[in-house]
Amino acid sequence: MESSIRFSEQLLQQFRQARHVVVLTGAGVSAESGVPTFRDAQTGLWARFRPEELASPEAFRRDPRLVWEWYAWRRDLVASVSPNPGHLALVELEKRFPVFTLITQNVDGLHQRAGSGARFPVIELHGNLQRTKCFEDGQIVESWDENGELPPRCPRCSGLLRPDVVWFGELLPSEALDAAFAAAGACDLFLSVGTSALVEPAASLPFRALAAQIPVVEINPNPTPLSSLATYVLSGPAGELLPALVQALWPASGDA
Ligand code: BJW
Repeated sequence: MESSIRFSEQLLQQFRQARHVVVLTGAGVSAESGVPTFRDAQTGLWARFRPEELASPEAFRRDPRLVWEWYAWRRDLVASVSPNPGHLALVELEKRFPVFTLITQNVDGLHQRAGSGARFPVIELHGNLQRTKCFEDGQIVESWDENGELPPRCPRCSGLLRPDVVWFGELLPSEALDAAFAAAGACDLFLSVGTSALVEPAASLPFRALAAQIPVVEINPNPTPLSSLATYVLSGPAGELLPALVQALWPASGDA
């Protein structure tokens, strides 16, 4: 079906000429799958808490069970939803460019479930909800004794277990971060999709591209600190704009 969304010819030309496209995604890309964004008000059981106050080593030290249960709830939620048309359009983009780098701040694994990463690995800046590690030494743990204790304990050292995600005040995985900054400074086109562009160091990635005179496209229904500096701002939901972009670039490719 033809989309009614129109893009400027200049923007479409930037895509047609690009050899290396970088996309940075945030929680907004999963919103249409039913995963609440990080800075949305929480609902139900978790309405009393702000995510910023749960995603830190201090919060975990203060109340490890609360933080473990929040992540367990989110793991279950993510398992119950599916990738949306925005995720699928990014899979299509990966197929179309000689080099494509998908950098995500999301820990939900929905890009990989959609099929991203087949040609170029998805760079996960903030880890992944599905992995668990020891709070004491950071070693990944695959299995543990399910004796009802929450959080469970590390089978090696009896330390508490935690999700393998990056909390405030923690360092991002250096290999992923280096690869992300290298790609941002060396691509032909940079897209920032569904992120509030508030959390560092990920928020600096589009600015690395801009500093290298690389055009930056922002896709977001709401303005962010990047909006006034981005080369193009496409205001709307990723699940509509990304498939429409694929359709505009490659009309024969179906509804992607
Ligand atoms: C849609 C949509 C639709 C809705 N379609 N869009 C420099 C200056 C100031 C502070 C710092 C700094 N450097 C470091 C810091 C400290 C801190 C930081 O950045 N703080 C700021 C908040 C001020 N950073 C860190 O601590 C980082 N570590 C670090 O830098 O270590 C070295 C260091 C430490 C301390 C001091 C100095 C240096 C680590 C950051 C780790 C972030 N971790 C989290 C949690 C991960 C695990 C989990 O998920 O629980 O990552 S926090 C949270 O924010 C999560 C997200 O990945 C991240 C970004 O959020 P995102 O994705 O942008 O989501 P939202 O909700 O904010 O926005 C959603 C957007 O979608 C909105 O714009 C909507 O409009 C839009 N949207 N529907 C498209 N349908």
